[in-house]
Amino acid sequence: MRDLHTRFARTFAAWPDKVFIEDGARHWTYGEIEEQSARLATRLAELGVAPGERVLVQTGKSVETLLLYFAVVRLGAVYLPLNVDYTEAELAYFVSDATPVLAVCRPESLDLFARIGGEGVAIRTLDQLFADLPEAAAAPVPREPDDIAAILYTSGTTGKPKGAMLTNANLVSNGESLVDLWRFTEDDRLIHALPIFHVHGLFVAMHCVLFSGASLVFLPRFDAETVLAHMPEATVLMGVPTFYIRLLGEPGLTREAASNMRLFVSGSAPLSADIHRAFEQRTGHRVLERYGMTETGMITSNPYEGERRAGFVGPPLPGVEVRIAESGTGKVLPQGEVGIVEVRGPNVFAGYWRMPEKTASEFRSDGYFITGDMGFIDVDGSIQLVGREKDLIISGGLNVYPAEVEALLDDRADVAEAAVIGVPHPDFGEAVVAVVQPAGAFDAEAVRADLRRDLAAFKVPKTILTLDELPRNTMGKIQKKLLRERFAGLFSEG
Ligand code: MLC
Ligand code: AMP
Repeated sequence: MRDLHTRFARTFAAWPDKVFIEDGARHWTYGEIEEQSARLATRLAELGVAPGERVLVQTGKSVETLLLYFAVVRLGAVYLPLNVDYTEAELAYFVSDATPVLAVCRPESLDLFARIGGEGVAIRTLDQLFADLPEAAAAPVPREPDDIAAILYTSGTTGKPKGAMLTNANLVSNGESLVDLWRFTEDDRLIHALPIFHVHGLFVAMHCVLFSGASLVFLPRFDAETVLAHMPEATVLMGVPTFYIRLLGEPGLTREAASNMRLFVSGSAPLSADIHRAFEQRTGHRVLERYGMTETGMITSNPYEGERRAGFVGPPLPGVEVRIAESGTGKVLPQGEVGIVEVRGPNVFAGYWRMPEKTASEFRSDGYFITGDMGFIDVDGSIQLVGREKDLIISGGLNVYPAEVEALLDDRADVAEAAVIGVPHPDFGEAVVAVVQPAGAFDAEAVRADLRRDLAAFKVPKTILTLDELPRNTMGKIQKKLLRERFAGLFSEG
């Protein structure tokens, strides 16, 4: 097993003059990427970045941010990327929990980070880090397979967000599996329109390219028209279902427009069979759906060759074991029965940062991780996901835990009680909706504006509905299922 830096270095050495990335304005070869990141690593080391230390990063999508990732990996430190949309309240928790040695932020957030940074945290912008870069390249620090390379925070149904610790072995093994499975070569060019603070955009997309010597069209964000315009010079697109929904809205999406493309991958949220079929009709391509999680990287994938089944996420990746178990008891269920997906393998994370009890409660004694997703295994070994046991909404590929939004609403004087639910949405798949039992005068738009101060925009309910009485069962518990049924048509077209 090579550590992550050594895996990157193999590509840097094999293709020094090959273009790795284009962002519209200019391009960078693999050689330039290696040289710049090695010099940046020298700067980071001067700031105290050392093996095992956390580097917290809340910067925009740029080549400089990528160089920062490579530099942190080179030093054997721990890369901790955060959504740029997070608010001060959200960030304060991440900083205090992760105790980074360095926080890298956008210029407009310098004051905010100074307030929340605490002692001993160096705070820098990318411009500051790159100013007069030292000439000397920092020596790479070798890492063991189980050493942590990155921490990615994920929320939960209760309590505070948890930092999933991903090891060098997790990231290298998963990346190598995907390169093989999806047939990546140095001739590929991937359209990168995902954010780079999640597993999907940072590890799945980036590592497939980096491990195979391929290249990237690096777009700041997803815009259907722009992505379509790049298809004639690209070969692969990876995205969440919303990408495919929006591409279908482009009249220019035709067989011809997609004729140079060899692969469209979807994940992070369910791709409906209708979208799968519509995309095939328009382009002749069957989208390859795969399933993963922050804690596990990629778990299953439809085959590259062979049938890509609409509505199925495929069999487990080589070396990854999946079983279906009864909720609670953990009893393993036979093929065909619906239960909780459990997973074991080299892809499964090392645990939650500084939360040994929480970690223990999400693993079985034989090492299987309990995903909280519900599904079954079909006769051909392919898995279908049918829902989630965890109270989680996935909106445009981003996870929102209702408990976090409900807590803020329940704290308000104008709210007696709130229930936050996911409602089918034509663009985001699911949209966050709050159903509130008001206590006195209630102004939904004012409440949304207040929530926006504490929550990233994607978590803020698209609509807040009011009811005189929330439906409850005999135990007094709010029946979210009834609310979901009642409001299922809220965003239907027509
Ligand atoms: C943005 N908004 C969202 C949203 N994204 N609201 C709900 N859900 C989302 N996903 C907010 C905006 O802030 C804005 O709020 C309003 O909604 C309209 O935004 P938009 O212009 O439509 O958003 P856009 O910038 O086009 O982004 C939509 C998107 C983006 C789908 C392209 O969210 C995206 O790139 N999602 C991918 C996320 C991802 O990478 N997930 C992978 C997680 S890893 P306002 O208030 O300003 O109007 C993982 C593991 C695995 O899950 O298996 O991969
Ligand atoms: P995250 O915690 O952001 O990594 O999100 C992981 C969750 O996304 C999984 O537990 C699933 O619920 C969901 N997910 C990922 N890929 C798929 C998919 N192809 N189909 C359905 N759900 C998915």
